[in-house]
Amino acid sequence: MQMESLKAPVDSVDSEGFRLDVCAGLRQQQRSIPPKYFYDAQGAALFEQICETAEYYPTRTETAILEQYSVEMMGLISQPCAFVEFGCGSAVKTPLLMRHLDASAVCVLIDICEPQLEQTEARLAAQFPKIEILAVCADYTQLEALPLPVSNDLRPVIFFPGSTIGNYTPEEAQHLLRKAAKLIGPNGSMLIGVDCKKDPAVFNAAYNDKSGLTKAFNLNLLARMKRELGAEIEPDGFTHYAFYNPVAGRVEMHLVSRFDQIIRISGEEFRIGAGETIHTENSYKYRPDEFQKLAKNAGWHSEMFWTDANKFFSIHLLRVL
Ligand code: AVJ
Repeated sequence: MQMESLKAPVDSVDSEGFRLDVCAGLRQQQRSIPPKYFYDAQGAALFEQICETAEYYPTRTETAILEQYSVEMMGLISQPCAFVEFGCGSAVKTPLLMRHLDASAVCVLIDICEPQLEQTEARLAAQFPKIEILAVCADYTQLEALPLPVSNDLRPVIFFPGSTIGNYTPEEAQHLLRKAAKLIGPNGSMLIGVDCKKDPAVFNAAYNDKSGLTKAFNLNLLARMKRELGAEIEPDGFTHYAFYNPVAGRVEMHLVSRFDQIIRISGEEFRIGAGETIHTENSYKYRPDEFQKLAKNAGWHSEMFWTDANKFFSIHLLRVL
């Protein structure tokens, strides 16, 4: 089968894009680094371990919802379909839906972490030998077109699990969903996982696990800057700090400077004061009705959503309006 758009220029997965984004982020008043840079090989592995901790409920809750409702979900999606996953990671949840795909389906896995993507593709290809699988190493926010077979009558469906949408501000999320609606066209649908608002104590535990994996994940960003950019950073110069901000409806992760210090990258100096922070992640949380409204403003109709008994996590089925 012929594929198009595979060579569409994709950026931000290379070290030059990383350097530019880090330096631009460190020049800001409130310093920040985009959270997509967490996911080098080490960061992706740490994230897998976070998902196994007792405190980090999203992965296991979303998996349980998929286990319970995958038949109903796939029954509402027209087949045969082109199943496109945004940010597949290790794609642990993907088989729960893939097992219901027709043999004529095409499955497209998109992720920025190349080593992990290769492993994931090999594993799914072995598990589903009849389904055509395509791996695309790209930032899904930068796609100019969906990487699909040239001529096909497959109905496209985007699978966007993990509450990755929470990493964007509501404005950015709306923009990204609008862009996805345009990419997928009329008839398109999307299954998207969204973490729900809840007791702040649950969030604070989930992003401060006792085994220190979230801390290691956050600090790995500095280690990656040293490895890939030759950044000069004081050892033990920063601490992990994560908290739920109920006013903004988001978990924030920061790296807090332990003392006055200078970070050097490619000849540029960043003077960081004691207690100053580098904001490394937002993780927005939505009530189902809030998310439906956001989706509607981005050109999607919410056909259905599923949740768990605690109403901790939601999976929405959206259709292009
Ligand atoms: C993968 C973006 C959904 O926001 O919960 C886990 C990443 N950060 N622990 C999240 C993450 C800290 C995660 N997402």
